[in-house]
Amino acid sequence: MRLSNYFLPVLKETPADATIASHQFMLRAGMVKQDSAGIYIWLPLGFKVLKKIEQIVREEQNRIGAVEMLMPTIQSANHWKETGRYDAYGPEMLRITDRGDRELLYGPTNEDMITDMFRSYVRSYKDLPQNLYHIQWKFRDERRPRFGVMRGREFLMKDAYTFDIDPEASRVAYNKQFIAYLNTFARLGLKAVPMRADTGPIGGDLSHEFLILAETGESEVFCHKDLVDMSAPGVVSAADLQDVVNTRTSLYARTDEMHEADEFAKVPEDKQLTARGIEVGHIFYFGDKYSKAMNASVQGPDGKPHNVMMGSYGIGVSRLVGGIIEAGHDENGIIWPKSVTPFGAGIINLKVGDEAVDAACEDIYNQLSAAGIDPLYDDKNDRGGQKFARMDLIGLPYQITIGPRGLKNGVVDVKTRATGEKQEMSPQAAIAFISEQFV
Ligand code: 5CA
Repeated sequence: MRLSNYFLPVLKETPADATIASHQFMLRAGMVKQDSAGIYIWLPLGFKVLKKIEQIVREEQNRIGAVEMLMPTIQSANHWKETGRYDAYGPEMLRITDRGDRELLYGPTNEDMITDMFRSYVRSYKDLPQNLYHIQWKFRDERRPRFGVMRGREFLMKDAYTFDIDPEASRVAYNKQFIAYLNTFARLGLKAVPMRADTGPIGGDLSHEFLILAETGESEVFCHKDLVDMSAPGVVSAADLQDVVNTRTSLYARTDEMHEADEFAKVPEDKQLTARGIEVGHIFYFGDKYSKAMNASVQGPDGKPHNVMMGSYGIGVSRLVGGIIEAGHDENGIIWPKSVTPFGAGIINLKVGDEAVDAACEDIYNQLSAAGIDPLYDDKNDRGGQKFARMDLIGLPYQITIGPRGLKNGVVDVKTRATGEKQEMSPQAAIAFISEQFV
């Protein structure tokens, strides 16, 4: 992408209402624009990151056999009346009336709708298990939308739903999602810690939240230090599933809502970690809470009807954009992990209009594009200082700077954003160096 052909409205000043780094940088880097409280326009740069995160979430869901679908944002109130949640959800739910006075709502989640969908097709245990997900916008009329996309009113969620014949099978489904979450967050460059959680308005008796540790997190967390540094499990066989989950769930990890000081005190003192965290995912096992209310049963091997056992599994896809920035930035701007960076590398032309510099930049741009790096070429006629500041702000992992002086000696500058390290090398070596980083 050529910057002259892109839409990147960067801001010099930090907007006064943005108090945390991710919110400030997302506004300044031209990733989002607030349209009204908690509702954002995703500008091209932000949209690109959002889509990359979405794709990693999708791949890890597919890997555990979850099947993608798409449910609408607007739901009929009828499903919610059947489960009793129409009243229970309260003022967080955005209620809508259509021209025929029918009650609709903008979905804050989809348990009720998918249980209705499920019962109209599935009749036998032979058609189980089922594990379905979608990635769709939600609306929750939060009392205090804040921190930009971290606590929005409209936000993008991956929500999966599992259907099984009995609690044991449902536990397997829960464990698979648990593993998928660890792998997903690791690919996003995050250390997410699973913590025992309260189930809130979703209901049920088994639940884990996944939190990334950050000073600006909304939750206070208490956990065993070893959990933070455990590496992602990767592919886990059916035989090892429960063990791998157990290693993570046997160590103490709770948010303030579930915290028990005397239990935490049993953790060796040098392993006790008290910190703040951002909830990026939440999984629930709630058995027959919805299937019973909606009479969603299948015929079991015994010939009798059984209410299906269910779980639901959410990831805050749009919140993750902010969460990843909280975990990776410095005073100059964002530092993207390679897996979700909007562009692989930036190319800075220090003298637009100089024939030799223009030609070298074009050549590097074409070669990096052909190598699949998806570079952003700053071909605008701005001052060098402005170009460097803008490139640091938007946080691409690598920058190549090409100027007339270096070029005379046959070299360009390559900067690694995360470390600030700069190296001079030939244009060809620069292309090879950057390409190697993405294999
Ligand atoms: N139905 C269940 C699981 S599918 C559910 O709705 N769970 S949830 O309420 O915990 O939401 C799932 C995830 O969405 C959260 O972990 C969080 O990362 C994200 N999320 C929730 N509320 C917001 C919000 N207001 N803004 C941004 N992300 C949010």
